[in-house]
Amino acid sequence: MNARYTALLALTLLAVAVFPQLASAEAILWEGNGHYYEYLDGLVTWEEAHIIAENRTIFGSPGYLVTLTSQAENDFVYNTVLGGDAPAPYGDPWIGGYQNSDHSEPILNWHWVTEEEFTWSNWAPGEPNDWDEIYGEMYLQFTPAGGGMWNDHHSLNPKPMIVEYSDDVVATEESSWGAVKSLYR
Ligand SMILES: [Ca+2]
Ligand SMILES: [Ca+2]
Repeated sequence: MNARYTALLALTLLAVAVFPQLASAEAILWEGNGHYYEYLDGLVTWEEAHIIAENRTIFGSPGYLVTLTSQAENDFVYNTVLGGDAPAPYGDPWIGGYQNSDHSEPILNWHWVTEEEFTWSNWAPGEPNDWDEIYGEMYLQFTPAGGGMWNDHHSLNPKPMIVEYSDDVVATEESSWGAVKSLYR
């Protein structure tokens, strides 16, 4: 095996390790906004999920980690994309909310990866709570078993993810990997 081939093989293995292959369910259209939604089963960090989502397309529309900006959208994802309160086999999936570098209070400075307004929220009772005192909890997780409410969590426990696809809302430059990449986990 020559050195060039060895290097190529190593890079390929690295790419597979960095971007795990996730099992895709069917992407489903929500007629409320014309966007598609897709649950991806597997285990990735929030940062990996963010990159994976932004590198996917469906029917030419770009993807991003799902943004849930209304009760109706949250209900659609809970009832139709995830099938209600069935336990998620790989745990509670990542959604596209994150806290920026000013995260001194659990409730402050939450953003969507699209920079849509973070005005509506669906926190589970007692959340957000920065429960993990070492790493903090700066990423959003959807809890099917909790009725589709939200938890703030750190990114060290890999989770499945939900992607949203649309032509009219896309992840902005501001929220690209370089801006979000973890100052914390
Ligand atoms: Ca959305
Ligand atoms: Ca929490």
